[in-house]
Amino acid sequence: MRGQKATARAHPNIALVKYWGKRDAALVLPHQSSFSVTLKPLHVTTTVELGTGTSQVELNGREALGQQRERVLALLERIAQEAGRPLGGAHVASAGNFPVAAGLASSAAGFAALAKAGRAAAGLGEDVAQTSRLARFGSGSACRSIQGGFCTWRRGVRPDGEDSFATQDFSEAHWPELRLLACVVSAAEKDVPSREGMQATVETSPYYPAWVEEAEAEVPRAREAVRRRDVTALGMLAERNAWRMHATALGADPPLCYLRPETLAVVLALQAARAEGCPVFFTLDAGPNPVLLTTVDHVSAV
Ligand code: 2P0
Repeated sequence: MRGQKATARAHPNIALVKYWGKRDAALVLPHQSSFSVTLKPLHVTTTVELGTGTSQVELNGREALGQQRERVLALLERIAQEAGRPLGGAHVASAGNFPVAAGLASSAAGFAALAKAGRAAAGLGEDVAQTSRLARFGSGSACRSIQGGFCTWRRGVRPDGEDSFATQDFSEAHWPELRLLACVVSAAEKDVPSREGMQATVETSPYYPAWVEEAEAEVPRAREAVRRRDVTALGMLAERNAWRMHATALGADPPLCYLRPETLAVVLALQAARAEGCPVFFTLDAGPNPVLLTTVDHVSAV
């Protein structure tokens, strides 16, 4: 059989308009669209071999067990179905060039690389939309890591999710001066994983409908700021969106607080730097570690 083994690479992405909450948990369909930038220097490389009889999943040199292993094999099962063949066991080996605990969306890069390598190993042709849809099943944010540059994940409206996938708006060549800096204030594993946190927010936060409406409206504005290469417009928008995501999570019952004192210390330091004319902004995922946005000229000052 053709293409039993393949290797692929994908990069993590950081959402500037966040995805927070599913309208369909089984199909991983979001309530709102999101917009992200891909972090090119960081990558995950994954090799998939199909038809191996028994299955083995190795992530960063360690055997994955439990839910992690199940999510990987479930994705490969979908690929096998699409290819019209039995899975027949799979060997997966995946490794990244950055620390998993840095809060840099390693699952997005991991499932994106898995979807690419799995499809190639199954002999399926290149199809970025279909690969994005597939990666979405592994982790929603992974659908934004199939292509580089700046991508929009449109929420879609169809119950079967066929119109819910990400496409590239601009390649990285559009804005070579933009820089993102990971600011690690804590490498500890978070208490409430994103998947559970967003579900609890959907179910219990009274602010959730306002979040959905606002985030959806911010996506075209974010694209426009990138089109103009306007770091201040994009940075202010990213901060506003991150605060609103955290505000809706804080409104959950029980409240979800992903921030730490050090997170706020960084935020205040950025405000002080801005007051002195340095264009630096932050975004914040479901964790305490800000990711800073600036341009190449200001990296050393930041
Ligand atoms: C994002 N996050 O847009 C948002 C911002 C975290 C905060 O996507 O349940 O691991 O696997 O679809 O993709 C993290 O959630 O969640 C995430 P699942 P995922 O990047």
